[in-house]
Amino acid sequence: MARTALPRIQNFIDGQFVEPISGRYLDNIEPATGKPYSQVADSDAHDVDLAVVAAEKALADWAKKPAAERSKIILRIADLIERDLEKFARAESIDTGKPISLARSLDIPRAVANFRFFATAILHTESEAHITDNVAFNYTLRQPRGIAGLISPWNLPLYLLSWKIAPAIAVGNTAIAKPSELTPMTAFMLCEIAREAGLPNGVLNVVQGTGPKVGAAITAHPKVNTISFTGGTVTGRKVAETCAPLFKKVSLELGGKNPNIIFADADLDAAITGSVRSSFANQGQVCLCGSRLFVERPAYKEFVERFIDETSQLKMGDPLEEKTEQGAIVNKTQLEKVKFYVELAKKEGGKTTLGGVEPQPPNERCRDGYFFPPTIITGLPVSCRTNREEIFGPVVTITPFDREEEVINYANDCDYGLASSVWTQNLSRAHRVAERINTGTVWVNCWLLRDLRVPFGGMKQSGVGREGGEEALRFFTEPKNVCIAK
Ligand code: TXE
Repeated sequence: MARTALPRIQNFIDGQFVEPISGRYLDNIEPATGKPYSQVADSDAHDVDLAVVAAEKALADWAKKPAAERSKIILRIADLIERDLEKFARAESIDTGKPISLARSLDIPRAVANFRFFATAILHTESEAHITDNVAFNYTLRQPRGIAGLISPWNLPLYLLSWKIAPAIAVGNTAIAKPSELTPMTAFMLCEIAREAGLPNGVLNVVQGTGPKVGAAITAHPKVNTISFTGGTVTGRKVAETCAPLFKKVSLELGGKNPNIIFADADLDAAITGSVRSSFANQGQVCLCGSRLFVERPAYKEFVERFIDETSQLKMGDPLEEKTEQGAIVNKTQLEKVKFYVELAKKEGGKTTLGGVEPQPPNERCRDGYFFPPTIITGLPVSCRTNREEIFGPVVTITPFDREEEVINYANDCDYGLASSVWTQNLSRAHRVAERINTGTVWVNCWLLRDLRVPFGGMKQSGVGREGGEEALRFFTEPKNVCIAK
């Protein structure tokens, strides 16, 4: 049966919206309904080639524009996203299944902040100088590297893509960005904003489509010499393998299996509320979510009871409803993965103390949507698969511990090292534990408190390199030493 034509998400190349060369499109599904609501360009290497030509053509002029001019245009992008915040928030909620309140309070404001932060950061840079005795004077020139390839995942679409686009273009590079094929809409909307803001053609190109076709073509293209990637560890490995022989500069932000440690001396009210958020925000689909909770034995019973109670009050529902706190899982594959791990946890001896089974759909519109309730599992050994592998959904485990040394070992006994949280009122312990946990970020008595100036990234299989503040400005520039003899 013929269906009404769905809106089409095209590529944005050289300042124009264009069809993919193949003419092919993929259905873009709304997670809350399980139904296609738009189509996304199924681009390939030919489209990437066109984007590279556009980015190359735009590079020289953009790179030599005074920082103040680049800054002005990027600030305008921020202002325009802010003007359209409600439209962006709704689009992000439909595309990802996240509650609209979250898109409105976190995703879109953060995209605005990313553009503002890097637009102004480039007005305040300094350069090093090294004086070699009486012999020479050295200074460091930091120049744009060229064309940056920026690849991002589906969980925080505009938030994470703008976190890459803003620094890349602020310092004078041109960019080819690829959002996840599961959540292409807000990147598409950003292109219209870039045009309205007066961003010169070719500075930002967005090629839509799948990872194996578009992502792989970007990473393999010899003229794209800088790759910033956020996504799964398995994909990150492929990106690294492609980039290594081409000597590209690469930043990889990958998965996490983050420990959340609650000592008995913690402010339990704050620890419980904070842990409910860090466990289940965005249905647990944030690489920074704490999915392994460790609670010191004297507080264990009370913590578990109150944590279950507070979690059970989270309102699951249609993501577009204002009061919804838990929306849909991004797609069927991810929902199946979550269900697989809940079953695995049972086989590994775990007890499901909350959730664990697919709920009734919240309303008729969402009858075929991908929903799963916040799920809490206790009684598992620390080293089992459920406790080691990234689930990336609303599932956490809780394990008791007796000693500080023991919980540090638990926290570090994992292939990932992205982030951790520690809840304690003992300042010396906070410092001690923070120093010894092998994660790129340690939050003490908080979670997801983000200052855009701090280094952000992971250890071990959570990635290579750091984003944020000065680290991002350095990543997207090439330092050159100029040595002048006296
Ligand atoms: O990630 P992918 P997915 C984790 C999480 C999740 C898993 C898979 O565990 O279950 O990753 O999610 C593009 N060359 N995280 O499938 O596949 C792809 O099109 C170049 C953690 O979304 O890694 C998308 O744009 N690019 C994470 C981007 O890579 C390729 C957040 C990420 O997709 C490619 C999301 C290839 N060969 C998921 N294949 C975090 N740490 O923030 C795919 N892509």
